[in-house]
Amino acid sequence: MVWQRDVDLVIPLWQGADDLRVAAGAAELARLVPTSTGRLHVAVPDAPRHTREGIRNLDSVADTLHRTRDRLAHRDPHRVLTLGGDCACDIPAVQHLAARHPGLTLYWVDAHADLNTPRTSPSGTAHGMGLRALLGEGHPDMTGAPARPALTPAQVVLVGTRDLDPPERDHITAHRIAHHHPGDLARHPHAPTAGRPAGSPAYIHLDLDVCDPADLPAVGVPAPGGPRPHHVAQTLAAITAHHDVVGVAVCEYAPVLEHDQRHVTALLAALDLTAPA
Ligand SMILES: [Mn+2]
Repeated sequence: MVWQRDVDLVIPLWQGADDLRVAAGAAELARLVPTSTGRLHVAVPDAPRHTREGIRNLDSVADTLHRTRDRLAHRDPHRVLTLGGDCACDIPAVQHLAARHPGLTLYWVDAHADLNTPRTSPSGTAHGMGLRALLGEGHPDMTGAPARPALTPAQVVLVGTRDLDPPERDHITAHRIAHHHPGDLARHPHAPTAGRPAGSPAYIHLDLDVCDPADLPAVGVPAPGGPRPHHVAQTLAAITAHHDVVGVAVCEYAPVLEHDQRHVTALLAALDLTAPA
């Protein structure tokens, strides 16, 4: 059964990665995923590239997030699909849905934890700060003002995460954020849902770079040592079967790079975004 949602947001945000290639990912995902009830294309500004207050292209990122928040407040959807774009593009959707669904679990399925702040980030890219912004810390243009945590660390589950900066590692340990390493997924695809009530609301943030780049190199920031795509798909299917999924985002796809697209379509199928073949 195809997952029913109230709106599909197509957000070709690339400035958060400072990588134009992931803008094309939004268009390609929109082509691969049939729409369910309606599709809203969020325009991304064509502002000059520059760094402000430690974040690259902050003006473009802030403007896109602001307009996406506006659209979500106006429509007030119960369930949202976001097709990105870089990993910062679904901050508004998570914030909206976490407020609407108390007790939401956020599965961050990503090679990266995106737990940096402008002070800790080696790259200064906004897409490495998204999860931290959702936890209420970082630049006010990313958290939204006033800065309020959308979720607590106990609501977050990192899946397949491996490419961590030392301050991110410290943050995960200090806040006891659940963390499932790539090797765990092959053996225990159901492990990430352990302890989460069956039928409770969940949001799945899928950065395609969670997959090993040997299988799926068409991403902005490839990180070796990842799980095989079919192990990721098994985990996504386990999360989807266990929870009431209220939000999904697919991010960081760079389709211009040579790759086997069947890996992408298998992941979309595991999320019930396409009809079974
Ligand atoms: Mn990533």
